[in-house]
Amino acid sequence: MIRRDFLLRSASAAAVLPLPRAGRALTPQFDEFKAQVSAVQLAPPPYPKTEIWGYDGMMPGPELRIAQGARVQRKLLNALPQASSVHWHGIRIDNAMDGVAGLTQAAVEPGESFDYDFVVPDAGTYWYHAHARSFEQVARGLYGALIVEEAEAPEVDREEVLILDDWLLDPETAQINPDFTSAHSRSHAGRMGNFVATNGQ
Ligand SMILES: [Cu+2]
Repeated sequence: MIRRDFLLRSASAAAVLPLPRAGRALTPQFDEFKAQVSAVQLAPPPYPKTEIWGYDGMMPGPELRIAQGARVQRKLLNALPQASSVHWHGIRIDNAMDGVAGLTQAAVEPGESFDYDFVVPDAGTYWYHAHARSFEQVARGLYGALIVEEAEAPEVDREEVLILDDWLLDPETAQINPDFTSAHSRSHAGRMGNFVATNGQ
């Protein structure tokens, strides 16, 4: 049994048997991810790589694909220079797992971890993102797609997950503008960028 077969069967056989999807394996139920500083080729060459903050060093973070009604257990390891937390945007969830630092949980300090554990009751397209200093941490790349699959998938020819983001980059160095002090940007959990990327490209 190859690993992907095992994951599909253990996560929810009922969710994937009716309509196999090309290469769309469900996410393991138990896993961990690390929020960390990384570098990605955001602006095209010859621009250098851009330093970002990402889950598992990726931007966007790993795409999570969960069967409706399944339980998600995911440990956040914080390797960032700031305290952080993960908010599961739009998921009907216990407050204790909602990941809003300072409101539903204490922010996870650098070097510490937090175990998220919840069930996803509704099918749909969601996202997860940092929810501590969101105006900075989301703008640095801490987010990813969260797809909750219904048992009977609609018949489609093709499925693509696209995440759009606008980045405020230094036009000379392609590095993220580090000034996050604007009150307008803070109150809107972000700022207008000068470089638009789809799935980090
Ligand atoms: Cu949100």
